[in-house]
Amino acid sequence: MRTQVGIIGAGPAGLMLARLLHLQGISSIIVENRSRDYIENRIRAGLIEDWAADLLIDVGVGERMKAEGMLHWGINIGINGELHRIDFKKLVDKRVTIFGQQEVVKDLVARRLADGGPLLFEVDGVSVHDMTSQRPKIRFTHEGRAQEIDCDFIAGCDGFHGICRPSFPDGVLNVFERDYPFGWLGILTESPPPDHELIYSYTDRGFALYTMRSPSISRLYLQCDHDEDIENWSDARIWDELHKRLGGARKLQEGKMLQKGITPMRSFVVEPMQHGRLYLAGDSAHIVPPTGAKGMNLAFADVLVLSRALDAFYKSKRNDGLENYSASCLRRVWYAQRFSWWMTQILHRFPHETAFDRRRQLSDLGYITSSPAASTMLAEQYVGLPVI
Ligand code: RFL
Ligand code: PHB
Repeated sequence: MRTQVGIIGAGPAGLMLARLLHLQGISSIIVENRSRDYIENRIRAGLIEDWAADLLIDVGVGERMKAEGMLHWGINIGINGELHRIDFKKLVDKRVTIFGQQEVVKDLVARRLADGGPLLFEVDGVSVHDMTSQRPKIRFTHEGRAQEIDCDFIAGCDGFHGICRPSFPDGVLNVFERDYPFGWLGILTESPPPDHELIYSYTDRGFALYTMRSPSISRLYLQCDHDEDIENWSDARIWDELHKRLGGARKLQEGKMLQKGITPMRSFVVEPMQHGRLYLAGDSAHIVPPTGAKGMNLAFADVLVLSRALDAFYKSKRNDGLENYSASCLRRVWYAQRFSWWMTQILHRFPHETAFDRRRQLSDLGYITSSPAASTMLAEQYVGLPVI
């Protein structure tokens, strides 16, 4: 097989890149190791930044998001049961959209198939070769047959556990990382929202987040131990803890649990995000703790930068965008890293925290919920900095 851009991974990064390239008349082939059904039902992110919602609309996959997504012009911060609203409309005149990542993935997959572009599911044994040559290659097995794609460029959009980042030669990558001593236990439940906006709740029992997927489906998260076993959390125990951490502010209605799982919390960045003609985008290059809701949005930002660089290469024979890809992305990545780390460290309980640390968190929370300058700083980053 032959294509201009070989894309590994059909998550938000790979699928959006394929769509952007299609609009620019650049050919691509996507290879994905999971099934279509699996990627369309994997429950993950739910919050789309202001510019990213515009991007989905601009590239022609925003119809369902516009019809079914929920526009939020603010969030609530709960401080030991007392709610404080951060008013995005007033502070920065921007909104965020609540719409499940798997719904975005469904719409991008449908668009890709309608575009007629190759999207191969359930491939095995993917590997990348000759990345520093003019003709890098992707090898894999599909439906029992060994295949090779001859590419001009390869986009590594294969997430945190993919093969692209580990394919970089030794010594090229610098790794920056931080593990947090807790995780998030997340549930999806058939219960109506207790509030029309999100609640980030700081309590003495630990952090909790109330978010949603629709007017009848809630998504709730609880801070838990990093090595917690989900088997230790019966439905009754989860509800009890949620009532304690969120119920002071709003009455939670219990409902049928549709899904539950534990997510570890990690900050991770590799630099550079490129080597030869292999470019990493999205979670393959960086991970943020979900407290700032930045992961999927960063994935979109990376591929927007990459698509512009590839467009300049093919249309104007310019290399500068490609050469600067990593540096352009990393500026934004580090803003999002800092914001996600900061949100995480002011809202959670830490195992070895001191009374001083708790007072400092309360002071941070008091400041961002009372000073217009501080709440604008939060709002501006939460709704998403524009991609320049
Ligand atoms: P993905 O989505 O992991 O997609 C990578 C794809 O590559 C495939 N793959 C391979 N394909 C071929 N060969 C291989 N060897 C392969 N190895 C892997 C995988 O099957 C997959 O289909 O990465 P991408 O595209 O970079 O997208 C990143 C986002 O998925 C991620 O950042 C977000 O989900 C993070 N996140 C959130 N982001 C937000 O912007 N807003 C949020 O509100 C938000 N909330 C969250 C989150 C992530 C969470 N979890 C579960 C980690 C909440 C949670 C709980
Ligand atoms: C979600 O809706 O799943 C969500 C929203 C905001 C976050 C994290 C997750 O900070």
